[in-house]
Amino acid sequence: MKTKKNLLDLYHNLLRIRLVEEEIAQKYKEQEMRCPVHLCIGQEAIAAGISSLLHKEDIVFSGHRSHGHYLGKGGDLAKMIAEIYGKSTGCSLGRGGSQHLIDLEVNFYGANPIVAETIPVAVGTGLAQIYQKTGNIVAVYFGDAATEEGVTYESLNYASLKNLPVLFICENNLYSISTHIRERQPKRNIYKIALSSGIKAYSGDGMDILQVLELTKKSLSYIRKNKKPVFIEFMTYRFLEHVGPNPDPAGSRPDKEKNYWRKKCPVKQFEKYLLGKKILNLEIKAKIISRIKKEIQDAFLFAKESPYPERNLEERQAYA
Ligand SMILES: Cc1ncc(C[n+]2csc(CCOP(=O)(O)OP(=O)(O)O)c2C)c(N)n1
Ligand SMILES: [Mg+2]
Repeated sequence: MKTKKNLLDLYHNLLRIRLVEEEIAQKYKEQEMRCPVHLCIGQEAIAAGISSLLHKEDIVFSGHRSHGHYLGKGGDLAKMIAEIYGKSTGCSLGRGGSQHLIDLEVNFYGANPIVAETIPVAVGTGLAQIYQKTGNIVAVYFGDAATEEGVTYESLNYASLKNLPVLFICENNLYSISTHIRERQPKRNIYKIALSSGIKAYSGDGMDILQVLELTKKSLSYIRKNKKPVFIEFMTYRFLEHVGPNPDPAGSRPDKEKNYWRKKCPVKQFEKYLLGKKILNLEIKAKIISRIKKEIQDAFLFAKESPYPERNLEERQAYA
């Protein structure tokens, strides 16, 4: 499974998410993207790793920090950038923006910024897979703060009770906006919440893509074989502010903590691994970067040149 080609594809997909996010951050200052953006720089290994093991038919849901999840699932980069620019060629026809990506062509059933909102929808979609006998898995990504919402507990309970094929993925980056988890929850591991609902659950290092692969592989085969849900908590960290293209406002998170996590950068870690195994070298790296940069350039051009959506009559009346 871990062939040289697979590993290089994985590196490409991981780096692609990073470079796309960096370009969004760079261009955001031009003020042509008018919706808020929650960038996932630092957290990319989870999206890249999990996506590489999901089948095309499997279904994904996400929340407000969804660019990596969308791209990982095979979402079209140009359509995503156009969506963030509010253009009619966007994956949500320019009416959703960064936090409402949806693309049925790749079974990305949707991202929504209401914390925990897509969790029960994913569970319902899991139930539909049973009724329709599709054999597909539904994967839902959410942050640590989603485990402070009542509906998450109801959803875990129901998924467990009905043996639904759902992969719950908690990206625990320690923060809900600027509040650390120790000020919001009792001292415990989040994955244990799922255990208490009778759901198989793991916790792992979300900065290490190899660990993401290992836990995901185990979880997906468990779901497919046993027809039961699995919950994975991945420890991770975002490198920029909660929302927007900048580093954190001074003092909002401790420097010591930020430096600790920066050293665990998932891109650098995986690069080091591949270089050490002589799977990657500087020449291949340069080629991958230039291929991604060309794709990004084309996507931004496409977005900028695309038209805004038309306002139809009903909309005009609503605005009147
Ligand atoms: C129900 C609800 N309450 C509050 C908010 C405001 N809000 C937006 S993002 C966010 C923090 C989410 O933290 P987490 O789920 O851990 O994801 P992260 O931003 O860390 O990736 C909050 C409280 C919201 N969108 N929805
Ligand atoms: Mg969080």
